[in-house]
Amino acid sequence: MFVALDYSQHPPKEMVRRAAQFHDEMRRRRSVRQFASRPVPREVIEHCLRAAGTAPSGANMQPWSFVVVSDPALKRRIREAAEEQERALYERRASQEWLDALAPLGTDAHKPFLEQAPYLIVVFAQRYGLAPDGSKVKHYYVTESVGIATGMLLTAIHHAGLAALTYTPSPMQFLGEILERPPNERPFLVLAVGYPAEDVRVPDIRKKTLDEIATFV
Ligand code: IYR
Repeated sequence: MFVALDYSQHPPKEMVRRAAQFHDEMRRRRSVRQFASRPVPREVIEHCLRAAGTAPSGANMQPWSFVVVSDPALKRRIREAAEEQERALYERRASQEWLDALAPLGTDAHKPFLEQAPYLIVVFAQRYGLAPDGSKVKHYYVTESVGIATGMLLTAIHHAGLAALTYTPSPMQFLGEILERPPNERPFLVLAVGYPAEDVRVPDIRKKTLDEIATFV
């Protein structure tokens, strides 16, 4: 079945203004690693998740699950498991090249934000779906789909006025275990979400320019 597209067109000048204004909003988004403990209304997170859920996906299978963790005991378990992996990474597994690449970010194996942030949104990718009768449903372009939805979630969180960190411990199967996820789901990424800690400082890093990232042919 097809329905009419719900579409609003803007005159070219207005489009340019809107696009520029959106860029101006997006360029203020920064990864934040220290959060205030101040609570965040759950309704904001719910709207952001609904926005993420509008993402396009392969054959519209919507192969994502978002687990919103606010329970302090669960956050602590996630932090403990993550820090164990991070210690192995920083002390043994990471190459010197990787450690050098991370140096400007000032990261180390300590992940207090996993307890400080009022919400951890753990994004899971469904490698396949499960029909009500338990049979497997094929999912398509899962990584691309979940990546797009996660980008939209991050954008929605920023637009709402909250800060976030995209966090990918490696390996991260402990997330599925702690959160008791079904076998068709693999952890994709963690978003720590909240208000930034007061007077938080962020690394002085630059984004590539348009000329560096885009070619018009
Ligand atoms: N997961 C580690 C290391 C790390 C890796 C990348 I790639 C980053 O952009 C940042 C950190 C950590 O969170 O410290």
